[in-house]
Amino acid sequence: MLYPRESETREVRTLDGIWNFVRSDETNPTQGIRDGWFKDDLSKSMPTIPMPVPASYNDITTEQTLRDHVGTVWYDRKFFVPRSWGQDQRVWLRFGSVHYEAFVWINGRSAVKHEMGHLPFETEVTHLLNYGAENRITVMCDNALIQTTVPQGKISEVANDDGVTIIQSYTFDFFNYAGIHRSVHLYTTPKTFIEEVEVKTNLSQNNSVGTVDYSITVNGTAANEAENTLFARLQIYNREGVQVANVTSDSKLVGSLQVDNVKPWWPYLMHSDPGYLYELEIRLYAAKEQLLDVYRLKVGIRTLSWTNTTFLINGKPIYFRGFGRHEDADVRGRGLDNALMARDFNLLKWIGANAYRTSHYPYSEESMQFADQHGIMIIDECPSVDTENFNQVLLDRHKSSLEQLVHRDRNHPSVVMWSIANEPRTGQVNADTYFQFVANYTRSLDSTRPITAAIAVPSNDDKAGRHLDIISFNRYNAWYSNTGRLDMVTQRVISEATGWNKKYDKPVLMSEYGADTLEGLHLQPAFVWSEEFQTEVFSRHFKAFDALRRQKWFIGEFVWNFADFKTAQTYTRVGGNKKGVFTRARQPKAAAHLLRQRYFALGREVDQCNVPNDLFTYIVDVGASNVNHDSADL
Ligand code: GCB
Repeated sequence: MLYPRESETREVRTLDGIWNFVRSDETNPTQGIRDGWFKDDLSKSMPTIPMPVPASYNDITTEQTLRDHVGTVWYDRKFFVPRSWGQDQRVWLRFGSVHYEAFVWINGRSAVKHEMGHLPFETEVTHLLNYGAENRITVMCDNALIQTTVPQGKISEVANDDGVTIIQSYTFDFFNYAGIHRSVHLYTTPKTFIEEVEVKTNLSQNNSVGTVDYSITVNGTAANEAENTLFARLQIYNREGVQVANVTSDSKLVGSLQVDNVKPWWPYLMHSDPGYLYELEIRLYAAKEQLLDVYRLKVGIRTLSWTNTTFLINGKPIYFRGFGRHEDADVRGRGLDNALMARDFNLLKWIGANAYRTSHYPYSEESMQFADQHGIMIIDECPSVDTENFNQVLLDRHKSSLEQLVHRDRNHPSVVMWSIANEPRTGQVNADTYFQFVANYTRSLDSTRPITAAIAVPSNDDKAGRHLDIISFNRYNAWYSNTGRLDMVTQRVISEATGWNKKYDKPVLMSEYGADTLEGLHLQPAFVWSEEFQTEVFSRHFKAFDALRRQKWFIGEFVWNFADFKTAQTYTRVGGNKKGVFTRARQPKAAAHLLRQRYFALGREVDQCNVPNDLFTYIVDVGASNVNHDSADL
């Protein structure tokens, strides 16, 4: 599914802003459907409150009932469609994501339904709109998670002081934020238009020539009626706007472009000019050079390859220095926020990270574009967390989440790996065939990227790793196991990583480690929850990673987590999960400075990058002293 972009043949407008909002009665979630709330303004059926889009609705008001609401909520708003849109073109409605299930009406008529948060969906609304007039869009959103949703949850009825109440429970460790989380777009296309573009890139042996293989899918009557007369002209422009390649396709709309003296896409700190993007311009023509549609796509030219010991980009081994993250912030929850996104990328670059995992669901398309531009590598994770009770319905939905994810993200150079699950219960017998299906299905969608999953069961019990290309493991030494024991980290990390490698003979990375840390809590000697403890836990892991790095198969370290984030209420969480290296307000904790020194030191050692001038704070000019001190002087 292509991201909506303006061009000489397309217009885009957003429906972001303040919508009207109604929370349904939890005990009567289908009332709005039965009473036809979508047939007229919501305010005619129920009192509404203003609700920002995009945003999670949970933390916008001061009401506990809305924060913890289970079931359906309703949104609506009015908008105008210009008269000009009614002529000779088509109009599409596109949601960046609605969590978890969405039902959409335009002017009271059903437009689209979609299940699965964090993934875009769209539908044609040409026939549903009033042109040169006002229109109404109504959305019903349901956040209920059950055993066959991705991710899974449980709904139960529990007695409370007023009778019974509905409880949503889930085992995953992040708040089940809900609502219209990303932008809503209306956009036009010509009657026959470019519907899908897939690009695959490659580099010659010495990285001097790049190839861009493309395949275009067209939608529209011209495509059906006069199939053989359609063709495309494709041009590639460099950053300066100079054309560096062009080709004219035949009617199959599949082919290849060659870029000489190519500038490959490199990750941040692996090259002095990371994140180099070309622009691919696609012009679709009908017979007699009639221009039908124009779409432009950013393309990074790079190649990935992997063996049982290494993972290479453009022929160079990768050592990942990264994070697990969340799309999470106060007030807006998981809602797209450009200011926050830009801040996060500035922090990633400040700290010298070259990668992150989109734990535990697909992140916004806008953030994927940012990652392309900044050269941040992404392990792209589908929304399957703590997967258990494997069954066919779940398998189908799990596969669907990957199908939607791969279609959305396959053209991003930043995406270097697919993660098919986080902490699935892979000790269960059924996990073997279940993950065989999921992994093989993902491979059938994209064979150019390796597949991983973040696993937490001990390697001896695991039944999924043999279906993966790269093993990722999560472990909390000195936190969940042997709490407080800093002397029980290093050797355990080394032996666990080694165990995984021995069992599967594949590259291994540590996808999660860390310690909850209350900002401003200082305790010396280090004690759990203090800034000193987080710093020490990191340092003990660094020692293990350095020992492991000597084994070529250990390919990366990912701290849990980039920033503090909200979770469900439990007695193990003080205002949420505090394992962030940054606070929820995106300010560094003490460990951030240590991590920065490590990530840049690794960058210098592994990728010969330059380090920033302020990496080490000035302490003393040792060379200026001609007195030799030893420890006895202290
Ligand atoms: C994990 C999970 C992550 C949690 C983390 C923790 O293993 O993958 O979602 O937030 O542990 O802090 O408990």
